[in-house]
Amino acid sequence: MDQNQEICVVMVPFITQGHLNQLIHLSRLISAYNLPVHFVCAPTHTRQAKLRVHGWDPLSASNIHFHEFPIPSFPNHAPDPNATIRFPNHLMPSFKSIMHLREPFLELITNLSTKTKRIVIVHDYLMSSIVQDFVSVPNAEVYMFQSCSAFTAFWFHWEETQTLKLDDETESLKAKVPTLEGCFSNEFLELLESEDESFKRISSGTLYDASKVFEEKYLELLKHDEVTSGTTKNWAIGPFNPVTVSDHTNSSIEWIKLFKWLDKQEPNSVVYVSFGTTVTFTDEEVKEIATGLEESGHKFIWVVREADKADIFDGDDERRVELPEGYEERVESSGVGVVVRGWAPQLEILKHPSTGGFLSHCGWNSCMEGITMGVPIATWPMHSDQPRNATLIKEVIGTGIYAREWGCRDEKVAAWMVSEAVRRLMASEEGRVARKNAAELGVAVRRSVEEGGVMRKELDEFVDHITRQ
Ligand SMILES: *[C@@H]1O[C@H](CO)[C@@H](O)[C@H](O)[C@H]1NC(C)=O
Ligand SMILES: *[C@@H]1O[C@H](CO)[C@@H](O)[C@H](O)[C@H]1NC(C)=O
Ligand SMILES: *[C@@H]1O[C@H](CO)[C@@H](O)[C@H](O)[C@H]1NC(C)=O
Ligand SMILES: CC(=O)N[C@H]1CO[C@H](CO)[C@@H](O)[C@@H]1O
Repeated sequence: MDQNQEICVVMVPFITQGHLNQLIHLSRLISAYNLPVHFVCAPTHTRQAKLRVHGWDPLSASNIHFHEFPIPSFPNHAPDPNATIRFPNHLMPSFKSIMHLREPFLELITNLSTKTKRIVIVHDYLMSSIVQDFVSVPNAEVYMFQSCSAFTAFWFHWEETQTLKLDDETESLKAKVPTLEGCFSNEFLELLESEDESFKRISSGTLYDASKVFEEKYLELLKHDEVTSGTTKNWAIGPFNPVTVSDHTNSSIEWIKLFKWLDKQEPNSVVYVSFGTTVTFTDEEVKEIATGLEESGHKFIWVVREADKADIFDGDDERRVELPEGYEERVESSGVGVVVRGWAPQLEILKHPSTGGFLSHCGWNSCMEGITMGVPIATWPMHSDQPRNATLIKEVIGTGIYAREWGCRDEKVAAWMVSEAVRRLMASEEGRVARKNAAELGVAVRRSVEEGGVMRKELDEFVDHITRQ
């Protein structure tokens, strides 16, 4: 293992929860090969990543070094529940502020370069411009991390170039892939475009939080030069999330109560409802969802929380999401459901045998966690890559149903839509088939991370590649 001391990995995550979570998990996977990992981030987002990660303790990983570089302060806007699209545009000022990590990043790798044979930089796609100065450090090389599914990434690339001829199956799927309309704010698209320019010139390969178990076809398509314009090496090393989690890692009273309740429920009888960290609803929409869940006739765990602000620790003025009068007490005392406010132990809930469905916004972390734990998903995408993920879940791998189609995104949120989606997921033939597919795929994905599995092989290969003589 001596040679490994000569190689170090520098991880440069983007700062929204979904992205932070992926690269902190990847740090764990890579540091397990006895390679030192340097995690580069602003102080508040490092704190967030450590606090919210599930299934392991980042403080116990002695060869992950957290470098917290200050960034200029930014207005910490509250999310806007009334916005016309659901993209979290209130975070834009923080996205601009982290561009100042470029200088300390260069200083860090310059320092490291005198002590190491090779510096391997793994950066989020959205941080391409931060790492671009690596070219001035002769023993550094960069790998881009693509945070979305291979399926979604493929369609993003394909639309740009459209030169690759598709086979019949993929061609017929094309009509089912939603357009990007309504997915991003214009301001964010500008940022995407400028990052796009930087990465094309510099990457020696791409890493995906994707699995060959179900996305091999798209990973192969992504190796075509016509699609990615020159970045033809890729490694699919998902799922990044641990596939086994120990029970009840948090002894807070709230969580103990939650699992006590869950332990008492029938197998596959509870629907877990969560819309991630970037979605905010109006008071009226929250009321409709509340009524819909209650009327569905199925048991539920519902995570009720406001979308993250850019600095989650500056939360004094946070809007409290209001539920109808007496709702929480009523559903809890009748045993119909549990409302979780704040951070939920999502992996543990999904793993629990009583959980039989997941009503989700389809962020890629949530999709991967649902797939890993073998839980069928009712898809209600909100923005960004989520609509395409929904297509992947429903049309390609068959482990879900559409709760709300992307084409209907501008319709009013109504209670009937929620209750109907829950019923279809939990108690229809369509839901039953999705549940069966999800259970089978979950077994395959969990196996893939074991010795000899496809994920483990890919990860071994990547590590062999970066530690080559
Ligand atoms: C959203 O709209 C509602 C109703 O028009 C209004 O009461 C509320 O203040 C608005 N919220 C924000 C954050 O603008
Ligand atoms: C680089 O090394 C210098 C000298 O040891 C040190 O003062 C500085 O803090 C280091 N910078 C970074 C970003 O690690
Ligand atoms: C445990 O859960 C509580 C309630 O959600 C939370 O406030 C706390 O930070 C968690 N502690 C740890 C160590 O994760
Ligand atoms: C839930 C959802 O948004 N599904 C979308 C997935 O893709 C299909 C095919 O394009 C669309 O019809 C759906 O709107």
